[in-house]
Amino acid sequence: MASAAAAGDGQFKLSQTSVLKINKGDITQWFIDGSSDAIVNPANQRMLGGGGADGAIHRAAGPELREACFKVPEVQPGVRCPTGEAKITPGFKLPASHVIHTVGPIYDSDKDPKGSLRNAYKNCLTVAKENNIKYIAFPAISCGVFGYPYGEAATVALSTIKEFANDITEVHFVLFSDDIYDVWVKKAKELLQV
Ligand code: AR6
Repeated sequence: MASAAAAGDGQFKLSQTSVLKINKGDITQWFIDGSSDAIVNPANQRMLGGGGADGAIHRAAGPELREACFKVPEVQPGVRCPTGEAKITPGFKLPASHVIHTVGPIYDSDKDPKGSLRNAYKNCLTVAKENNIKYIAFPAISCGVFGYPYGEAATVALSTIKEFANDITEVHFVLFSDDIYDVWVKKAKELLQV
């Protein structure tokens, strides 16, 4: 019998054609079909790897990912992906077929962290649609090294995805920590339909 409880704590409706699933886990392991799926990498502007999820994604994808990132043209010295923008590469050794690299705001130094975080989610979804991605998995962009408060980040993330997910069949969050997972589910219950 279908019910909100049977659907699980972390499943929400975004539109008639699109669902949101919130899960705990390691985003490097995530995939749906290995052909129209993408994980989002919370990268930095250089796009050549780093710590946190970015480091884990590069390790799991293998050195070809760094080579593909290196080929993304610089728009300024040292900047391949400005804050709030998104660039796509193959996933190489990852189970997911694609990686969408985005750069979230550094909470304490960005002039408009909310606008920049919104742009990051929005542009990931735009790039996904342009590349016929049907399944996409996000981490909690900017909620690690970049210091964004979880509750505020969840509001921006979920409201932006609700607004722009239309042609994506499934949007997933794959969250590393219990506390971020709990904040995301609580906020989704406030903002989205179960
Ligand atoms: N799967 C899912 N989530 C993860 C994983 C994983 N394997 N590993 C970490 N997280 P962060 P940011 C969570 O720091 O704040 C890098 O150095 C983590 O617990 O990865 O956007 C980049 O190169 C946190 O909740 O990204 C940039 O310089 C969330 O992912 C900078 O960090 C995001 O944390 C980007 O900082």
